[in-house]
Amino acid sequence: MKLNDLTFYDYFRSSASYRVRIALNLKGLQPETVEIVDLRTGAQSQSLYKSVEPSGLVPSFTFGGKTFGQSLALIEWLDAMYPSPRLIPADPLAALGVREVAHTIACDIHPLNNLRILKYITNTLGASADAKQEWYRHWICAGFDTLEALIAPHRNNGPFCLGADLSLADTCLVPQVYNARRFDVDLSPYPAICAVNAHCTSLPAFANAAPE
Ligand SMILES: N[C@@H](CCC(=O)N[C@@H](CS)C(=O)NCC(=O)O)C(=O)O
Repeated sequence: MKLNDLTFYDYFRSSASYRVRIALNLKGLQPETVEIVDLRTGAQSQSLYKSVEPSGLVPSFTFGGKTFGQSLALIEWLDAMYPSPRLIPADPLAALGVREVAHTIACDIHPLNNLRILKYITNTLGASADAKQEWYRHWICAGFDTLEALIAPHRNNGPFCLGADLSLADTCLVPQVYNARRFDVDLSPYPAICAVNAHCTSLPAFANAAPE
C-alpha cells in the first residue's frame, strides 16, 4: 500500500533508517517519496535537510506539512496506523520485553557509535583510528553482552528475539548486527544474537531492506 503524501528521508547505510525500511517492508507499505540524505557528503548537516529535520539525523517522515524523526517513534506510529503484522504486542508485559531489547540497541548502543560521535572523538578529541575502532567495538560488545542474556532464554520458543513472534526488537537487532560486522566485531560470544540475525535476514522484508 502506498503512503500518499509521505516522504521518507533515508540513507542506505544508516542503521536507524534500516530499522524503518524493515518495518515498512513487513507491513507492505511504500512511502510516496523517498529522499536520500547522503551522510557521506554531510547532507544531513546542511541547511536543506536541517530546515526539514532540525536534528540533522535520519530517518524522518514528512507528512501533513510536518516532519517527525526518531526511528522507534516512527515504527511505533506505523504499528498503530497499520497493525498487521504487529511489531509491538498488545499485551503490556510482552510489549515491555520487546521495548527492553529495542531500547538496549537504540538507546544504549547506537547513540555512542553514531557518525557524529565518531567524528567528534577523532576530529575534536584527537582519538586515533585504532582508538575509534576500539571505542566502537567496546560499546557494541557491552550492549551485545546484555542482548545475548535477554535473547538466549527465548531461543527454544521460536526464531525471533522474543521467541515465536517477530517484533520491533528484530527490526533493531538486524541493523545493529550489520554495523557490528562492518566494524569486524567478533560475534562468536553471541550465538543467540547470530541465530536470530540469520533467521531474520533470510526473510524477504529484511533482505530487501539491507544496505547492500
Ligand atoms: N535516535 C535516532 C538516531 C538517528 C541517527 O543517529 N541517525 C544517524 C544515522 S544511523 C545519523 O543521521 N547520523 C548523522 C550524523 O551523525 O551526522 C533514531 O533512532 O532515529
